[in-house]
Amino acid sequence: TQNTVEKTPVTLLGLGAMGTALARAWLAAGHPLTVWNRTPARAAALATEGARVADTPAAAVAANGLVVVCLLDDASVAEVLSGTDLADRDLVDLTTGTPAEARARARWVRERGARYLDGGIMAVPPMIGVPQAGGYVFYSGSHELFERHRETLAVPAGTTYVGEDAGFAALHDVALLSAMYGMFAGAAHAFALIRKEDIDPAALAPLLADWLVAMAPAVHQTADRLRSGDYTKNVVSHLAMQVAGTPTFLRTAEQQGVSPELLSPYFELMRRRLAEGGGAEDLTGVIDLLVH
Ligand code: FVH
Repeated sequence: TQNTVEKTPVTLLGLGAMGTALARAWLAAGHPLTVWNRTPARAAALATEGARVADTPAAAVAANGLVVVCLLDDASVAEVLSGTDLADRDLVDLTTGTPAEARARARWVRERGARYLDGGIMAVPPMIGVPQAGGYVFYSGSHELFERHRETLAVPAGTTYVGEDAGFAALHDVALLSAMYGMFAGAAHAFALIRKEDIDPAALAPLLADWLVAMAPAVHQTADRLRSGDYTKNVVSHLAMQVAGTPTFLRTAEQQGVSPELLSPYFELMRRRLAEGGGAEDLTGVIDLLVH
């Protein structure tokens, strides 16, 4: 039966909000779990739920072949792992960092005789261990390691492997989160426009959400254009027309007493692309202006 199947033992370093959620998911699925946290009090509740608490990172790493780290940043990972013996360990780093940090950490870990997989978590703690919440983790680095631990890694959240380059998980993570911040910025401007009017923000919210969902598939067209290099084929809303419309947005902001500082940088890029002759394109050409 399910209960008699041996589950891979896991060591987890870091019991912040995310680490604690990961720990609970593995415990609930029956994985033997050894944990360590700088502030020991954070491990107390998990101990009563079945986790073994190690006194030091070195003891935690020595306990199991699969070692997962989920700490604040790459500097804390370096600090915590520095006194441990990583020889022959499978290290999975779920700490958020840059692609360059992940690549450097992969080299650092391999030099110490361990295998490395980097992870970028696309979820918040309440989504962990809740498959229907849709959270998942990007993984990159050793594919062999990913395959070996695929089942265990899939316990807290879905898994999406994005390549042998250890930096790719972080890159995908930051790319998606950057798009999210762009969306939040647009929504913030929209709410600011109605802030002083007799319009209920709760009435605007569903309109905003539906509009953003309706516009989101445009990213597929952008990808097609980037692949083909043709930014003008079947364009519905030309850049020239869109740039001509930007003063309306800026005047509306001014009339509503709203700063244009979130919109202006994007409009400026649109104007530059138009000036360079991109009037018949859609907005794809703006991407090329961003890349140095
Ligand atoms: N929470 C979230 O919404 C996001 C969702 C997406 C992924 N992120 C990333 O996950 C990493 C961990 O985040 P977290 O939510 O667990 O963060 P905290 O609750 O702040 O816990 C931080 C843990 O790191 C330990 N720590 C910090 N500095 C050190 C250090 N120098 N040496 C040893 N440990 C350190 C801290 O220990 P303590 O304060 O309890 O002693 C916590 O265990 C992170 O990369 C997010 O970007 C989360």
